[in-house]
Amino acid sequence: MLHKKGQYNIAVAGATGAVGRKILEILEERDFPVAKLKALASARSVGQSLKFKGNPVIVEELTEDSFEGVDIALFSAGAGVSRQFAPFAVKSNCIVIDNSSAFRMEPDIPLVVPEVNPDAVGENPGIIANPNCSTIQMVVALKPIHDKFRIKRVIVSTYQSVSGSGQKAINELRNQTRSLLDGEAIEPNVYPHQIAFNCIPHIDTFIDNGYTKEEMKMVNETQKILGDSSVMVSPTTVRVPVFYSHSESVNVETISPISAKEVKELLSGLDGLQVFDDPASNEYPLAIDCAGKDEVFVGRIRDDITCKNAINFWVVSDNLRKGAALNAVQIAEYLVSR
Ligand code: NAP
Ligand code: 3JN
Repeated sequence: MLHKKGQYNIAVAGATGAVGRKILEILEERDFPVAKLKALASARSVGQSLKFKGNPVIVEELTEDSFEGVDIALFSAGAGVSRQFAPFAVKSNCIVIDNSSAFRMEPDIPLVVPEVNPDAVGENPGIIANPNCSTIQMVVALKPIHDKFRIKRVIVSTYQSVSGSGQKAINELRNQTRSLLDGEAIEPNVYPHQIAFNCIPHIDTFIDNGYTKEEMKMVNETQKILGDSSVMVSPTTVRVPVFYSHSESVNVETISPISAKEVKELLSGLDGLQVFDDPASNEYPLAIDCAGKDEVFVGRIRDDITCKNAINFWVVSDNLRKGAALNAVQIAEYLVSR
């Protein structure tokens, strides 16, 4: 239970990572009421200096005792670290907002996108899970469609940027591109194949059904967030040589008759979502334009010419912002505002 205060003690676990740094940036940008900020990472980063509101914040090692006096801890240090340390944070009466997959599918743990299911937070949360980035941007667009037309089936292909794999992958794309343009040989490291000038239909590990874990996250998390296990989701997740923002091509089949015109109207003017759809002027969401923005952008809304009750759209969002750090900070804002 979060006690109402003017300002809150905040810890960021994984503060030196791509998502952690973005969390610090967004807490500052949105003027979150921070009393004290603790930046936590592995022993490797102890003593490193980060910046918050113009002041240095010295990185401390994440330990079982890190959460004494902390009100809210935002975790982005991977699922293993969350499993190991989040229970200690909860024991210290700290609310955990976890960016990893560690707790997302646990029945008693809320999985929250504030525009979609804020009430799922419940009265007395210990841990609140932040969904996977590919799920978040898709469900922001799907929720109003499901409410009005009841979704039967979703077929989605993702075009995911390398920043989804952290800072090392950003460096790998940059270095490979440079080397290949200079005619030099490259050695894949983060990914199993060359990522520059390529598309890799493989994100996270493969499981027995032939899908990847990233794909199954989209299936299971979408059903949990929409609160409807009858919604069928068929995903293919692909890594593309883009630095920031994930793009997705989505086909939605509904139970009630649906049209592109109705969907354009329905999605226009909603919180956190922007329809950007004027093909005649070459206007549709682009990864490079959505990077650094907060909204989920939807375009190319059109009727499916092969199926009666179905439409297609293209959805793009900054994966480090709405897909991770921003969604987590919005959950924290929801906690302190209610
Ligand atoms: P990253 O750039 O590689 O950063 C990893 C962070 O975790 C660093 O701060 C690292 O600290 C810290 N860390 C690693 N092992 C640790 C340990 N044993 N104890 C304490 N801190 C440790 O990765 P990222 O892209 O920021 O992603 C981090 C995690 O966030 C992912 O593993 C994933 O669970 C989650 N994530 C979620 C989404 C989403 O879709 N919602 C998207 C991206 C990432 P050092 O610098 O000291 O090594
Ligand atoms: O690959 C992407 O674009 C998103 C990556 C998310 C991710 C990366 C490493 C570990 C996750 C996640 O959020 O599901 C995890 C994890 O926590 O399992």
